[in-house]
Amino acid sequence: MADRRKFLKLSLLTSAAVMAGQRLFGKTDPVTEYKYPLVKDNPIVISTWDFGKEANSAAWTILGKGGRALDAVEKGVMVPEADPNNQSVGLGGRPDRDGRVTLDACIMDENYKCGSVACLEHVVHAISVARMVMEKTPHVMLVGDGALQFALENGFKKENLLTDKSEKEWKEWLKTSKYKPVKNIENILPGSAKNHDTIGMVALDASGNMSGACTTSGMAYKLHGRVGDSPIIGAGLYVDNEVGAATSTGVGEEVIRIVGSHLVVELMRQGMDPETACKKAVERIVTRNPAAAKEVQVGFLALNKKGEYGAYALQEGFSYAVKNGTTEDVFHAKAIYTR
Ligand code: SD4
Repeated sequence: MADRRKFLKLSLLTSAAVMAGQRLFGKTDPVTEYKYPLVKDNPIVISTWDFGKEANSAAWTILGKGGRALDAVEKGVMVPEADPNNQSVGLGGRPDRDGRVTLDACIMDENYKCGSVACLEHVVHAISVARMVMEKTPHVMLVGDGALQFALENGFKKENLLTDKSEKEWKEWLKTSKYKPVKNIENILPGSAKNHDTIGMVALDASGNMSGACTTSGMAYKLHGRVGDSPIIGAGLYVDNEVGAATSTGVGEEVIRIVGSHLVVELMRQGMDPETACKKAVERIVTRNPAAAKEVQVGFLALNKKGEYGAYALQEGFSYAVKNGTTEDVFHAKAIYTR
């Protein structure tokens, strides 16, 4: 009798758990729900801003030959990192308020493996240090002096990243010392200034695998030690090889608050196309604080497992570059606030 009562109790508990699972996932096997057919032989790379075009070309030297998305995204974002004229990534990046160039970067592969560095000084290719953290340590993230020590011990060269141009601008800024993030926009009007920013890149390779990379010198004239969204897995970048990948640019504090890139991937998992998923994430920033959202830029860029891509931003003027076997182009994302 006692055994029968135990059995009944167990079956009731089991059916309650199954019903709860069904409510949560719609059916008992959630995995099959979001699996896309494997897209093979149709690689694609997308990245933030106009300067993503050159970065995509570098990535394509690997993707176009059937290489791995992970290698492609690293190689791609190394282009703006090495460009001294790009004042938002790597060498030549704008410094913090103390005149120190501090870099944030992260990388993620098709197996949820990821690596990250934050507040790293003196090393141009922060993305390669992040990859080394992923591949050579049991950790995900190294910061500050520890990240620099690790980089130097692993053969990276110590360099001065502050160019004359960035130093001059910083000294000008010191006269007022007012921290106000610029609303980043690309040249939406003919002749208007280019305002390049952080590079985030995600790719799908010929084997149907996805990876992503994100690298930046962060917000100009930030407090020393400030870390943005870009090196934070789930905020500035997220890759789920079953679903898709997303990356972000703009004021990192806003992105971190909603764990933006992870949110975009989860929305795609629920069936949204990349643009709609990016839009919903941006709308969440607006809902949280409409007054603040009006004053800053945030853009999300996403690619799903089918090779479909899309983007959305708070402010008009967020551009992104796309390259696949047939297309090479730069597009402007739709936005909540237009002028
Ligand atoms: C950060 N998201 O450090 C980066 C920088 C950026 O527009 O993209 N600025 O918050």
